[in-house]
Amino acid sequence: MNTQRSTREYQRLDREHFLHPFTDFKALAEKGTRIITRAEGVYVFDNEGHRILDGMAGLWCVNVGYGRRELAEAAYQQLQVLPFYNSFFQCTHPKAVELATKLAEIAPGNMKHVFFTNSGSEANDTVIRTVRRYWELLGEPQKSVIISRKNAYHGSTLAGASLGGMKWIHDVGAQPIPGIVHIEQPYWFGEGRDQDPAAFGVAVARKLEEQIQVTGLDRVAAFIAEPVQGAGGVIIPPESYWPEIRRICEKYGILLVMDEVICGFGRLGQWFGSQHYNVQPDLMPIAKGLTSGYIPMGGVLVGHRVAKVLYERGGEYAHGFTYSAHPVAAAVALENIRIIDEEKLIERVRGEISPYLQKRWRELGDHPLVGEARGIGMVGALELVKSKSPVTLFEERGKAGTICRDLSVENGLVMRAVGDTMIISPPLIITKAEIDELIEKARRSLDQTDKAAKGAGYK
Ligand code: PXG
Repeated sequence: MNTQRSTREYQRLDREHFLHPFTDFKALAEKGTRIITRAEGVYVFDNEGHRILDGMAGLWCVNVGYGRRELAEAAYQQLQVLPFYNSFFQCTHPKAVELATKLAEIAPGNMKHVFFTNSGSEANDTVIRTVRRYWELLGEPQKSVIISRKNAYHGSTLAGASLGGMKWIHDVGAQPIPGIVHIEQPYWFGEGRDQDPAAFGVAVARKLEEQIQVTGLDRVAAFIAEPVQGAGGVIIPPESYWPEIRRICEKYGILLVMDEVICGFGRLGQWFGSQHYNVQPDLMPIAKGLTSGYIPMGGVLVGHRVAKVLYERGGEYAHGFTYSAHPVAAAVALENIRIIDEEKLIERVRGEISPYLQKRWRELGDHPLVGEARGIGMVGALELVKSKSPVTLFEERGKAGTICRDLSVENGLVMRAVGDTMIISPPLIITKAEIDELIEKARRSLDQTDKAAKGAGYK
């Protein structure tokens, strides 16, 4: 095994020195971390040599799968030619120009410009500043309020977390920052299952119109939403939702921001999730699948309406990061997009692999623990319930989900739990045989969770 230290030794050093993201340090110190040492295709391997099917593509990002030598080569080549130069003082470099040009080619409609960042969170900070800059340049600085949604995830910087709608995240470090309000999410199973889905979708979209009226159109700058909520639990809006949102944004002339950090780069069977829903946003934050997670990079795609104002009005836009458009990240992103293009991964997702994944995933809906099995493109969710008919949720939320997640990893499958919602988002290159393996392991984990829940007396 190609490792330097024993698992125990890594765990001890990890506990002593490494503060992990989104982690209860005390609980983790007691349990110990899992050490992932290498990966290939759709599998990751831990320090003990266990082979685990990565149903989450890292963290919704390794779209082209692990072990791509071309991406390593692209980084290596660029590191030798130009490892770094900034793009601040009227400078640029070839890979950044090539990447911006490529993104303009694949982006929908009139999105011909991009501002580069290093992550999705920085992309969403950039969204706030760009939206406000736009209205300031138009002489309407009071139009600064951004409407977002409850249970949205837009990152973990102060601005990203503020745009997000998760109270437990707001509680760490006093957000949201001023000028952000949150409306209801289109979560039919959780919040609308007593209603017809189409009617529910329209009703929830109309919350945007109500909020515009409450805040006052003279103050509202933009609306931001993920095409499909990811971290919130793979919440897929009813088909009626996005057309109504589009209508409202057009009627009131507010900017529409679609956060493509998860949905972009093939996840929903199109380059971007907005294309699946046939909605043209003004701004699109991107990250994750842009480089398939091989190296950090994010950005904001900017449509004509905003770009025109930024260019025509002039004045310095005082915003940017040392590593904006990092040459090595740009080289990897370009190569990643080339792979997606040449291997026709998006066509493969749409025509073959997503239909198969969704068919097999929905079969899990017959399990006694599953209240709903839903999915779209290459994401899926299972709602774990105490009883199926009538649907009754567990009193103590999140416990069944945690058990199922842990069992799943023991069974050799990474599945994430958001409360009692189990979610997957595998690499786009997953094969049908690997999907069969994923489903078999998921079903086994559900069986064991059901048994454990009954044994512990809460089912
Ligand atoms: N927008 C969306 C829609 C995201 O999903 C971000 C922005 C922030 O990106 P960065 O690169 O700053 O992390 C994300 C990130 C989870 C999980 O547990 C999801 C994300 C990040 C960490 C954990 O599902 N999404």
